[in-house]
Amino acid sequence: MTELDGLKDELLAQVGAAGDLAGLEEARLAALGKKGRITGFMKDLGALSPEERRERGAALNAVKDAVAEAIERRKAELGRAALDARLQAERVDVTLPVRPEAEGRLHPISQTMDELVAIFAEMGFSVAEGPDVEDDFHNFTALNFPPGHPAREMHDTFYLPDSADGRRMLLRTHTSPVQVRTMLNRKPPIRIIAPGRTYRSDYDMTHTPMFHQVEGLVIDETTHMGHLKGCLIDFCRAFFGIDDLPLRFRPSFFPFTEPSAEVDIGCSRKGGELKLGNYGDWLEILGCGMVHPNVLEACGIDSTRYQGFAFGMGIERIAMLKYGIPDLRTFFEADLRWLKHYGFVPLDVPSVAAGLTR
Ligand code: 2U9
Repeated sequence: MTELDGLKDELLAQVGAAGDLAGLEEARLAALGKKGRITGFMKDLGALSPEERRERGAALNAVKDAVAEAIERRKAELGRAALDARLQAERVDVTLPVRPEAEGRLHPISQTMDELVAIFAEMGFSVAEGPDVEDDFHNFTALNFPPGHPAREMHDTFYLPDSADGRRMLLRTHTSPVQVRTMLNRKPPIRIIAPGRTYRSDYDMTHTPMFHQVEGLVIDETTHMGHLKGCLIDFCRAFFGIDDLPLRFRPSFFPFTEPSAEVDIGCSRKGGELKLGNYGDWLEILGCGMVHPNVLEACGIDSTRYQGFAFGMGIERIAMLKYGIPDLRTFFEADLRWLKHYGFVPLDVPSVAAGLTR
């Protein structure tokens, strides 16, 4: 074995023995650093004849390359081992419960939507969604609002520039266009709710330019007003958590339903305090009716074969009633103190089985 073979074996052994990155750096400096063994031998080359220098230089370079390669290999090994050790030591059990001191809260609108979705899901409804920016056809025409009809003005619509293909565009004034799209795209039977944002150019104590609605639609061959009443009675009693909550259906008018009704729930206003229940007084809560045959036909459904019911309500309104929130405008102020007071712990997922009220 030559002197350089011995050197190579010795240095490689040092590299192999390095137990961590600091030890490896020490081995590297001892071999290749300014005062390292190989560097020292390199310096001695100057004293040799050109012939000897070439030969020994080549042999030294081979040792240097072998040691450098071994250092890189060892570095990769130690890096992998260090990562494995960290992964073991810093393991997180994602199945553990979140600490109770979590600060975030769900907005009452999100909570209320989750609750009503849970109730209607249990009754067999699925959730449908659609765009906030709509055209005149889906928001008005298909819903039996004739062109120029005053009911269009009732909605205080936000209009947008016409689309490239000439359609009159707007921010939907109700979630009804979602049901229109569902009927155009699917065959009955249909049983959907459409919760979401709606927009009307109105701002006072009881109106904000953006608010939330949930509407429902059931279409089948034999669906009738009795189903409508049963569905809404069950919903209101489950949502407000009052088993004997009375409901009153009053005749009304909407272009898209015939007959139409507004629904009141029982309440008391004694002592200036609003209380829901069987107390003899009434509070309006939602609108509903049997879908107008013109609407069915506009949405490609044979009105001689199918019929159904629809309903709509404001989500802020039912949230205010259920949770005693007195001022509509506070919903949109993004006030953290308000959210801390009226918000909900995110892991309290609403379900009918678990009980919806806190
Ligand atoms: C289709 C057919 C019928 C949805 C309905 C109401 C009655 C209603 C208001 C309640 C308070 C809106 O938030 S509010 O101002 N809604 O009274 N909505 S029936 O009827 C439809 C919808 C879609 C295709």
